[in-house]
Parts: sequence; structure tokens; C-alpha cells
Amino acid sequence: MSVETPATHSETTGTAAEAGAGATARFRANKTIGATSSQERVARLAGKVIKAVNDTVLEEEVTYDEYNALKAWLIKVGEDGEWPLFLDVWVEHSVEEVANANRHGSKGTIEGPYYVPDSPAQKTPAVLPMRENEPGTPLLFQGQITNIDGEPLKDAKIEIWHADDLGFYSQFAPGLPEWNLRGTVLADDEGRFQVNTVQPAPYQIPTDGACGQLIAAAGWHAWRPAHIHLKVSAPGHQLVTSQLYFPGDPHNADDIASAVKPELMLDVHEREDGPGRVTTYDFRLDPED
Ligand code: MBD
Ligand code: FE
Repeated sequence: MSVETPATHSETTGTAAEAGAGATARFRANKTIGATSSQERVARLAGKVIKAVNDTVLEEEVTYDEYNALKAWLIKVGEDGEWPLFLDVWVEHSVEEVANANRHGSKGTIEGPYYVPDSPAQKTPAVLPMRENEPGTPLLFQGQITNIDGEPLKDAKIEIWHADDLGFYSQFAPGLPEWNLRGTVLADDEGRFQVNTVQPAPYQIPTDGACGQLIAAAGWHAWRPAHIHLKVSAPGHQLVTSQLYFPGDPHNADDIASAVKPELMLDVHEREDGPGRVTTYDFRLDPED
């Protein structure tokens, strides 16, 4: 598969370090490992990871040149602020699989590095904050939030964030309004919601940072299929973090972040009553434990 950079738009891309700095700052505030896990648990997990690395060195007969290249690369991941990106692309899908193994309601998937809490709230029917003449195909995203028995939930809400038509996220790429294509939509008393937005473009991992270097050195591709990120919640129910995807995207089958699931594929139609497209997706929320 050929990998093309949208070259005409590279001037708005910014650098990996710019995108990474924001993501890193947001995650620094999280709890330290020693505060969430017992000493025994920390020793077990750290021991397993260290053993896996040592086993790889011994099995593959890793050289000093390779070891030193790894050291330099790890330092660069931090300098570029790409630890959130690296972890969310190559590890988070397994954490999500473990965390959501017992859900009966709608499937979740990874959050990724670009969520920002407290986006501006609006009642349904909503229009996501966007620029005048925001590029891209208009998309009406609608559905209903129910419990796992299909009964409507009151006071449900849905946080949405996604890339623009060039694949850029506000607050992580320069030149975009702060809350562009980010919002919180309050559903009606039956859990129904309607959100007007534009269809996002596929997302390419920044090519100029440490993650891009690894991808190029390994001969991998750098793409995630186009997706809409969501957090859906209602009182008394478990919040689900998910993403929805568009049929026909060339990277639905080989997402670099391994976050696509068949249940998360949208059914998108041309609108008969206006410009653009419409898609309906319903969410079933598990009760709180
Ligand atoms: C994204 O937009 C994303 O959703 C993930 C998981 C990783 C990198 C960029
Ligand atoms: Fe994303």
C-alpha cells in the first residue's frame, strides 16, 4: 500500500514535538505506578517487562550498535513528547481489551492521546464547534443511548472529538481554534442525540518524531483509518470510551493502533434532506458495578 503525505497541507502540520508536548503535559498529572499498585504487583510487572526485553536481546543477539541506537531513540521519544503517542498506538489496545472484557453493552476501544476533558456542552441537536467554511463533507451523526436492555437513559451525554478534513486535532496542531471539532452533547430525555460535524480524514502519525522514525526504520505504514472518538455516559451507568469508523477506509484492516472492531463500523448514507451524509449509531451502556 502506498503511503502519501498530504503534501499541500504540510505547512499546517506543525512538528511532532509540538503535538507531543501537549499530550505529555496532560498525562503527567496521572497517578504514579507506586500509588496505584502494591509493591508485589510492581515487582511482578516490571520484572516481566524487563525479562521480555532481555529475552529479546539474547534470542536475537542484539549488538552494542543496536543497544545504543535504542537508548538514543528512547531519549528522543521523551524529548519529542511522544510517550503518550507511542503507548496509545502500540499498547493501549491490550489494556482496553482487559478493561472492557466483561462489558455486555456497546464495545469500546482505545482513547488515544488527543482527548481533552470539559469540551463545550450543547443540548441536542448540536453543531460541533468549527470554523466558518470548515472543510470536509458535512456529517450528521445521530443515535440513542440506552441501557443494555434497550431502555432509554435520561441525562445521557456524549463527548466527541475528531480530526478535521486534513487529519489534524485541535489543541495538538497549530492554527486551529481551541475547541475545533470537540464538544459535549447532552441527549434528550429518551437518550437521543444529533450532532452536526464534518467527516474526519484518516490520521497519519507524525513522521518527523521518534515514532515516525521507528515506523520508517521498520518499513511500517503510519496510518489510522478515519475515526470519531467518543465518551458516552449516563448516571448509574459505566462510561464507554469508543471510536467509530467509516466503511471503505483503506486502513480499516491495518490500523497502526489496532483499535478497529467490526462492531464499531458506521453505516453512512448520503442525506436525502440536505447536503452531506448521515449516520446512526446507538449506544447501550452497562450498569455501574
Ligand atoms: C490518534 O488520532 C489516535 O486516535 C490514536 C489512538 C493514536 C494516534 C492518533
Ligand atoms: Fe484519533
